[in-house]
Amino acid sequence: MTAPTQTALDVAKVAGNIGAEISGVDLAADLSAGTIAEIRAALLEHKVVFFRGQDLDQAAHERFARRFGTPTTAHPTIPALEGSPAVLDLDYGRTAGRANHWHTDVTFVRHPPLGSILRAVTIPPYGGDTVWANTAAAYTNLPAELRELADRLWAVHSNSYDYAAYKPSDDTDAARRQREVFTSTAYETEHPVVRVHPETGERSLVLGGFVRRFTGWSGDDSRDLFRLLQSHVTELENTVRWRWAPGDVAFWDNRATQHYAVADYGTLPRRVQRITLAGDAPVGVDGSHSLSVTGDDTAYNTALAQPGDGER
Ligand SMILES: O=C(O)CCC(=O)C(=O)O
Ligand SMILES: [Fe+2]
Repeated sequence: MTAPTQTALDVAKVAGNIGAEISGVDLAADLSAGTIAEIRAALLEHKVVFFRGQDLDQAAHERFARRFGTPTTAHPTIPALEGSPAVLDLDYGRTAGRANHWHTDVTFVRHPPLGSILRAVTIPPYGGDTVWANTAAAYTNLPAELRELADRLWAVHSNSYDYAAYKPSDDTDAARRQREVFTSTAYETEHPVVRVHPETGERSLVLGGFVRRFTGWSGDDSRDLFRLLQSHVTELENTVRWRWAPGDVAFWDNRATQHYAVADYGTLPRRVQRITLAGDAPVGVDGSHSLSVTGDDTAYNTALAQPGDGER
């Protein structure tokens, strides 16, 4: 056996408050435990890390992902790429709806992902950037009184169609078909609006596009407060925007970010593939855990588990 590759990582911030590019590492190589630990530390600090010019196929993508944890199945309701049960194939306009809304991935289940590793396959000549926002900084920067309110608040998250977020493009046949698949199993979960990160101890806001209302609040009041809190997440100073090239890889901490895929490339082809890592149930500031209302996420989180996941 050849010795694992030892690399000196170069980590350079891309924006002031979130995001760093890591260079000097080949993600397809047999990376040392030390290199994996450095990447994990950079992920926790910067919330999303980017790697340019990688040459991953689906198998190498999955091998890299398993160094950090257990891949979920592709999605709780969307089928996987054929032959790759961990891969969510986001081939926009063909197999996937556009993700041009702010969200944290899969918050409608009780154990939302730890993170996701997204690989650029086909990128349009212009447009199609992805933007990430730092939900820990958003919490820290709230006025103290709002932070105290958020600390005690819970929200209901669901994968049901959100009529309040309606866009005219939702009316196409393709969008309707994708929605049918997306909502084929109903999930509803109550999460604390502020979670304590299991690795860093940082507090962050758990909001995004799957929130339907705050527990015990009316729809109108929920909408107003949601807009106020969410506007702090998406402040431009709190974001990083990535201009993709084919071969790029983005790895985000789904416990401390939201993201938005900018849909400004018309009908040009754009294809990215995601492998997602299973996460914990969020824990609020008082120590209580998220509660499932509808839908069981056990198979989503454990069906692809293998001995040694996250230990190498
Ligand atoms: O297409 C993208 O850039 C991101 C899509 C998305 O929301 C995701 O991969 O979770
Ligand atoms: Fe997403």
